[in-house]
Amino acid sequence: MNNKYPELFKRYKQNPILTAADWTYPINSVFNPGATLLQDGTTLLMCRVENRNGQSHLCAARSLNGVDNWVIDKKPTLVPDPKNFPEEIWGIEDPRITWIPELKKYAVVYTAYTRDGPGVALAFTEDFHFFKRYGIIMQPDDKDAALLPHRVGDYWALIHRPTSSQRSHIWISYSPDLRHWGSHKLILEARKGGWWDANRIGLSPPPIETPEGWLMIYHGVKQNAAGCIYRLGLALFDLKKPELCIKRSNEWIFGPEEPYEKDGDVNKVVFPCGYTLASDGDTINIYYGAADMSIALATSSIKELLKWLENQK
Ligand code: BMA
Repeated sequence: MNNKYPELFKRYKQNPILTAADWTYPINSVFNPGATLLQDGTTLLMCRVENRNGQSHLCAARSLNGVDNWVIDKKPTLVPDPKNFPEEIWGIEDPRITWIPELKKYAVVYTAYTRDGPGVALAFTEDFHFFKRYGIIMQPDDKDAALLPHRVGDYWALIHRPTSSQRSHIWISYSPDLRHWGSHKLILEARKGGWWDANRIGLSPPPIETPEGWLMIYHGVKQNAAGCIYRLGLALFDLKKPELCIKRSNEWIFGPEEPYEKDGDVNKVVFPCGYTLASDGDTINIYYGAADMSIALATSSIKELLKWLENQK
C-alpha cells in the first residue's frame, strides 16, 4: 500500500545551507533569498538579513555549485536608504530577482517596510555591487512582487500581492516604462474556509517561463489555533496573457516538515523568493527561508511539477 504523498521537492540533505553562524558580521537571522545564476554560472543569493534592531537589509552570497562554499559579502550589500527613499524606514525584505535581457540588467523587486506597512520597491543592478533604485512602485499594503523577464506585447508586467480587505490575492499590473503601472487585474484568489491557501496567498519565486505557460510557485497561509502555516502550491498562467490562470493545484506541494522549518523566529514557514535552473533546463533549485531563521535548498523537475499539476483534480 502506498499511503504517501509524492515528494516533488527533495530537500538537500545538509539543510540548512546558510545560517546566521556563517555570516561575516553579527546578525540575528538570514532567510527568504532571491536567487539567480550569473553569466559565469555562479549562483547568487540576495539574502534577507535581520539585525538585532529587528530590521532587515539584503546581503549577497555567491557559490560556484549553488550548494556550499558560499562567499558572503563582508558588509551589507543593499541597505535601507530612508534619507532618499523614506518608504525604506523600517528595512528592506524578501527580494525577487529577474534577469531582463532587453535591459541587460537584473531587476530586484523587494519589500520596502514603510510606516504604513509593506510596499513594493524596484532597483536595477548589473553586478550586485551597484544598484539604481526606482523607489516604490506599488504603495502599501503590497508585497510578494516580481517582474516578468520580458514585455507582454508592449508592456512590462509585475506580479504582486496587494492587501485590500480581509483577504489578500495575487494581481498583475502592466507598465510602458516600469514607473507607471496600470491595467491591474486579479489573477489568483485566496480561497476561503478550511483550505490550506485560505485568506492569504502570495507569489513566491518569480514565475517560471515554460512551453506550457508561466508556472507559478505561490505560498498559501493557513491560520489555525496554533498560528500560521506557510506552504507552497502551483498555478499555471497563459504565456501570451499572463493574467489568465489555466490551472491551479488543490493540494500543497511543499510545507514545513523538518525541525529547521518548524521551529524558528516564526514557526512553520517555508518561503522561497528565488530559484535557479540547471543546464538541463529542467532541474529546478528553490532557495527558501526556513522559519524566518535560515536558508534551505530543495530540488525538483519542471516537467514533474507540470505533470503533477496537470493531474490535479
Ligand atoms: C510573510 C513575509 C515573509 C515571512 C513570513 C513569515 O508575510 O513577511 O517575509 O517570512 O511572513 O513570517
